[in-house]
Amino acid sequence: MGSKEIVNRFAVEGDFIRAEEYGSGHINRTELIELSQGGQAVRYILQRINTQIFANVSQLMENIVSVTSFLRDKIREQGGDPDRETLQVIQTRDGGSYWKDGADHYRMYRFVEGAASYDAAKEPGILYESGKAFGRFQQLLSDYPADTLHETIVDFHNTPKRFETFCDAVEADRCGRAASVAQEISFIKERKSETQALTGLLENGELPLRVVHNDTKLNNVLFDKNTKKSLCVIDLDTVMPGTLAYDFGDAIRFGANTAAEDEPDVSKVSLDLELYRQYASGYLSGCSGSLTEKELEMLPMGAKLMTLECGMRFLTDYLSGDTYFRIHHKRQNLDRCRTQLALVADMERKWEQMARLSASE
Ligand code: ADP
Ligand code: GN1
Ligand code: MG
Repeated sequence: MGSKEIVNRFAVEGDFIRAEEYGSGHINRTELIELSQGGQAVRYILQRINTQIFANVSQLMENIVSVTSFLRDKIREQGGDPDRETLQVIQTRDGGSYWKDGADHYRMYRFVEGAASYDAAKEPGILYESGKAFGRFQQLLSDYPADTLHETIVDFHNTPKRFETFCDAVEADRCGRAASVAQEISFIKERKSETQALTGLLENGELPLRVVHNDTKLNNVLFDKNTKKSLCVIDLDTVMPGTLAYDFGDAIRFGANTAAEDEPDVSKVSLDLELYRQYASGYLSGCSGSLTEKELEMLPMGAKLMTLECGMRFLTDYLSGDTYFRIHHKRQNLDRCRTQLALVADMERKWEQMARLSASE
């Protein structure tokens, strides 16, 4: 079925003009759809959901519908504009939240106009603003009934489990690539004892379990093109209970890296402490003072562990034949892994400065 026929299954009016691939996400296939409504062009996002990763689409969409309608009410109460400040799921003609065409599952969102997402913090204030958006997101969901959320990916940020899966992939060595990445494997294995630093504190109750986003890459925030202020948090597939150190950490690993996530030249990789400071400041202001002392203390560990975990995940995928993250060339997952490990090493060098910069609200 082509994009035109799929769009037809959704409750939108107008004549199909065009569909084009859009964005730089690693998981879903995203298209920008343009329709003509009474001569006026109107845009939507159409996504084919990756069902290798999200096996239960009905539960996934139930989470997203419920979280976005909760957010809409909150945003409206606070005098904001829910149409621009949260995603809006478009229903199918028969009232569902997604359309199934054989094995393929599709959803549509209203396109947020006048907005942009960034793959790098090239303009001043961008990281501060993205921190503010994720902090606010966290704050708006602080009284969301967490026990009603489905676990869309089990053990998503369970770093010790990710470590076990990584060791299994090294052992299996399905593509015969392990020998060529012995250095990367040792780097990760040397840090085994640290993998439980956050899950241990969650288990013993020292860190509170909260509803968090879990995938806080810079390109999962939309910014107003004119004001450059953050507008809307997107990519809600992994909203689940966890610690806010995950959200803080994942954003730092992506946004405060001086190089792109897949930069082949690792000498370009480092942690930009000024961007770290900006993100921390935006995040803490967005959360509006609701962090416990332990949460504040564990922010740098969130940054380090999310980076190490992501490095492990990229290497696991490289060793297993690149079945999880979308790649555009053969060594891309290895390049991605190497940037993450180089960033972990740099964080270890800058540990005390990181701790100082995120220590107070
Ligand atoms: P993935 O899970 O593959 O990362 P995303 O949901 O993050 O997919 O979407 C990919 C990109 O599409 C985003 O980075 C953003 O640029 C764009 N995008 C997604 N939803 C919208 C929307 N409702 N309005 C405008 N742009 C969007
Ligand atoms: C994926 O969907 P996207 O591209 O925003 C991944 C994240 C990784 C990230 C690495 C569901 O995020 O966990 O941190 O790639 N999402 C999922 O860039 O696995
Ligand atoms: Mg995304």
